[in-house]
Amino acid sequence: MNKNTKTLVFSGVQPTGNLHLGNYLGAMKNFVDLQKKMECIYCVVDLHAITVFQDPQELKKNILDTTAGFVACGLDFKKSIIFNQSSVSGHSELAWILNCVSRVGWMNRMTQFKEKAGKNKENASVGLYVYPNLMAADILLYKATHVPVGDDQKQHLELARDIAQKFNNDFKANNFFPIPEPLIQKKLSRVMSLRDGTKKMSKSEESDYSRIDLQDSEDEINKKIKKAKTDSSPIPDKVEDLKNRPEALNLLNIYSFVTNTTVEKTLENMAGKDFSKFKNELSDALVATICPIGKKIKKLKNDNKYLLEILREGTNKANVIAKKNIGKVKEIVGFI
Ligand code: AQP
Repeated sequence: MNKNTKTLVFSGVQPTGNLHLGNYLGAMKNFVDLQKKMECIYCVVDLHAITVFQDPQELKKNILDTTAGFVACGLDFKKSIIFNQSSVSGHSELAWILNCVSRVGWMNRMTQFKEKAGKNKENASVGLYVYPNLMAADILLYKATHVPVGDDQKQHLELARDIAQKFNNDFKANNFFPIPEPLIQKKLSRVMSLRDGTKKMSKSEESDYSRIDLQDSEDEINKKIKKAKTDSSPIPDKVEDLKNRPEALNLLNIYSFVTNTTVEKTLENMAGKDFSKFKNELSDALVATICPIGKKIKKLKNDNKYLLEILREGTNKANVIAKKNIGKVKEIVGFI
């Protein structure tokens, strides 16, 4: 990064359903920590959400619920800019320009499209295909230097770096876009589904039992952890012995992260136990971490006026930066 570049954090969350443990441990926790150290912009990425059809009434509700989730997890709208993506037109404008910088070959390598489009690729929206270009636009619109994301978004961030580089080279705009750095927390970068340890925990996964939602009650958390898939072997004493046991590894990873310890230390204390005993401790740790956040979300959801005010204030602040930067981009590209 250029020494004179001002550090700025940007990240987003899709309003596609309730925030879950994966969003919290993989992203939100990091967002909150960064807010103490750097200038941050956090966006409810509603333009990304519609790459898969969303019921309009549901979408409205989810935008506000995600905003409530941001605040309940500890984001401070006086410190950080919090807004929804569609209210700042610069995102769409820059996305189009970057669609023309990005290459089809680059898009074809994106694994998330392959996973989300599944077998029915021909029927997926074009928006889902160019989703990573919009993500690059989100970041570059603010000239953000750091992007906290879960490990699942690493490939998209690498693409954003390539696009920034190509734009700077093509238009001989030396260092115009900073090359953004991913900030992926190393301890637990991907929380896996409770039903299948090889798939990530996800909002859009059909089974409710695959994830812990931040709004789950104590009872629901207990039930979901009790039903979480494991295997018949007891807890081993070495991490290497978890290699072919993805579900066991996932639960032990979650427990270690939530209780602020290492998997090695957890194994030291739990080796030889069967999973039913461990699951009780995991449930208790999750209830202590998640339930206070869930209660705050539920309270905030009753105050739409407050949530709308937060978004409006954030939109105004985001627009100031976005307008300046998109104006400069248009000038560089040759628009009059
Ligand atoms: N399972 C996960 N483990 C770690 N991090 C995760 N993130 C999402 N799932 C996990 C991180 O959360 C941030 C916001 O993600 P998003 O909601 O915008 O999109 P996503 O990654 O597509 O999340 P979902 O839950 O899978 O949503 P749907 O089902 O709608 O596609 C990102 O930083 C992401 O890395």
